[in-house]
Amino acid sequence: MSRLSVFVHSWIPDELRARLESRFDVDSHDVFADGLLESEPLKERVGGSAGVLLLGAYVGAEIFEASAGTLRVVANIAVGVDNIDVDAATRNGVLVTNTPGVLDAPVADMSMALVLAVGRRLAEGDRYVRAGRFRTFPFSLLWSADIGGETLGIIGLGRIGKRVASRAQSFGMKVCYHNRNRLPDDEAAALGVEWRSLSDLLAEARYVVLLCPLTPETHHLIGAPELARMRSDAFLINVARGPVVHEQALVEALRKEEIAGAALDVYEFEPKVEPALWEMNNVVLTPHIASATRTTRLAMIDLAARNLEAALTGGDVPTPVNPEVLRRSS
Ligand code: 8YV
Repeated sequence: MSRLSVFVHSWIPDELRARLESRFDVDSHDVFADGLLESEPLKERVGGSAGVLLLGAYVGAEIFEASAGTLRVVANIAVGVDNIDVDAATRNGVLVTNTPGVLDAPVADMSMALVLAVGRRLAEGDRYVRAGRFRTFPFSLLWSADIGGETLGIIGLGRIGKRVASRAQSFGMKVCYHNRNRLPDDEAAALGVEWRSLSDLLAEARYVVLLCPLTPETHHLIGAPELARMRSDAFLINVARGPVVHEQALVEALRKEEIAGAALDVYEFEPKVEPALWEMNNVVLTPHIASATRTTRLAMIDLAARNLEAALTGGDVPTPVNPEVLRRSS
């Protein structure tokens, strides 16, 4: 029987490469070294493959249509699948998998790190010292916002959001949340969180943390009207996806001091970052690294590879996104 082909659009560790090569014909594109492939070259490289181990690139309907009948699985090395047209995958019988769970703790840690960094003016302090400006008694220097006693509003209280809630509570914060579907009352009580409408959450919270997936409903969820609704001493923290925030509206709100600051790990037109943000001292910017601990990145790659291998060799697929494809083919 001829071997199945797999296209690896990622960096992968040597041991994993050896394991994949022992079972499949492997073609690869190292995105760390050579960047993400655009749609056309990606379509060409995916063509003829039964599986794709995917980091970052957008896989649209045209790729699923062009490889219908051959392509069986796209294993995304991320929990968010907004870079994949999952409906088109499903229509063409292609399984999509993601990497939930393994990144919950580090993303929650980073969410808190950004809350602390923007609230306590950490990056400003760092820049101040590096600029050689720390020369005098600092009592009046860099006065900042409180953390304990303040309200943290989480938009998108899933697995990660629940971890952020408990971290925030250990800092003495009150936590409210907004989800389309409210948690059952007993679960919310056990977590110590209270539901708010989006509008009420925005008006109440000193720190607003975005953790919702990017979907057509959450695209530009935070635009000019929502920013205007926020407190003038509030901070917006985005560790979800850039397009959840209308970036130009955010720049305007910061310029007009409608809010006090922002901490962003993700950007609307990533990897482009609106240059106006670079100039703003009250904005903390990180390059989409919320899940980037060594352990977690390797665990994400490993989980994605196990999904791909199981889908191609008939084992239990650990974390399918569109399991209906599996049911259809069984
Ligand atoms: C990834 C992420 O690093 O898992 C996700 O959804 O945002 C990050 O952990 C990123 O999507 C790159 O694939």
